[in-house]
Amino acid sequence: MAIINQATKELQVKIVYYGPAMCGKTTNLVQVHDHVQTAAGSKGKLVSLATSSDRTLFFDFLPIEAMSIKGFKTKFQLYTVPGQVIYNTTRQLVLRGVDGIVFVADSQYEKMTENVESFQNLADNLKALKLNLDDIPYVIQYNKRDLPNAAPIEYMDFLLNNRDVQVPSFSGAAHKCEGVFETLNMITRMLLNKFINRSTPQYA
Ligand SMILES: Nc1nc2c(ncn2[C@@H]2O[C@H](COP(=O)(O)OP(=O)(O)OP(=O)(O)O)[C@@H](O)[C@H]2O)c(=O)[nH]1
Ligand SMILES: [Mg+2]
Repeated sequence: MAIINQATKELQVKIVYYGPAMCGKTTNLVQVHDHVQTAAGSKGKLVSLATSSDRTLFFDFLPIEAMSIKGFKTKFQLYTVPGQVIYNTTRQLVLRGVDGIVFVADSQYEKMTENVESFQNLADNLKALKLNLDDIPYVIQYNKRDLPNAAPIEYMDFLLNNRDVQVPSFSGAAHKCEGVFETLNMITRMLLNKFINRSTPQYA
């Protein structure tokens, strides 16, 4: 749940990058960290808790300060979960207090089962937190479009973007920063709209 702090005039919003192992979640945050330009010039440090082989062990965390809205400074906190199946308890912990989600899918044909399982795992973990995917703004990024064995977007939409309301989706090649900011801009815009329109804010 976003935190609106009247005293410091800050709005704090948590975005979690979710998806199967090796799909490119950490790469998205690295690219945002390397290329983000904020009005205040204030990007935070990227904190990564990774194993020696660069697999996320716990999470990555990147705070970014965005524009002021109605006099409130907006702070986005970007997190990634570890995609490896065994780290589910950690994924549940990272999801606590989530406001918006970027689901990163791996476009390679042979990763489709993992994509679908990870998406189902996201829905299950939200349910365990008494949250419902239908109530949380999220977008999908079809990453690794540069690889020759990438499945067609239509097929991936059919597998992953097939709920009553289709969500915005983006093609990505995160290691080249393609699609990274398009994805981030959309989820932040969806979240800001939600909070601007919300009638009963939660005060900190
Ligand atoms: N070809 C290609 N490689 C990519 C792309 N995005 C990321 N990678 C590579 O894929 C590998 C895994 O990327 P990560 O960002 O560490 O994946 P992750 O989703 O954080 O993985 P976990 O932490 O294990 O869940 C790295 O070697 C990246 O350089 C892409 O769009 N295309
Ligand atoms: Mg990672």
